[in-house]
Amino acid sequence: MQRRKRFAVAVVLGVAALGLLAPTVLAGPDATASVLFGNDDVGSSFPPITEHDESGNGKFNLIPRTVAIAEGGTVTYDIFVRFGVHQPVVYEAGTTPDDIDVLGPFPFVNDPVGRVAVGPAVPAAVGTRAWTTPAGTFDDPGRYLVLCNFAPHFSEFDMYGWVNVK
Ligand SMILES: [Cu+2]
Repeated sequence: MQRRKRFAVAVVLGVAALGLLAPTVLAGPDATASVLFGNDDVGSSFPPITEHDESGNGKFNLIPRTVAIAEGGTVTYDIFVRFGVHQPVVYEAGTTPDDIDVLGPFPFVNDPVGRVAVGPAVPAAVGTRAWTTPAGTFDDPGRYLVLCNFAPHFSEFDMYGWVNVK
């Protein structure tokens, strides 16, 4: 009887310990993530940005620049634009900014090589829009490049980020 009791206590403690371990062992990245695509309200409001100051470096950003999601997951981009156009475009895992050619016509990047998803081009007159990547975009593990297809933002202000798919 005493032995059975001890065994039962051991089982209960063992299950409790597993319960504590499970979240750290099993928790991978979430299936979804949200990214602010453009932070155009920071810095000065005096155009032209490129000649006036360096505000564009703060405005034309992805926040956070890198997110991690599970295979098959999605990312929602909250596009916010006051200068030019923001258009998120996703390139296949392994693509780097150096691989991208600005092909145009101006003012767009429009490099079709390795492109896996194209979001809406949102002009400043519209201002905001949310875009969720379509199913199939992040089906393979790896590091995906996501850039702004508006060439001045990509080329002059490094407006791009990363999605790590695990
Ligand atoms: Cu942009």
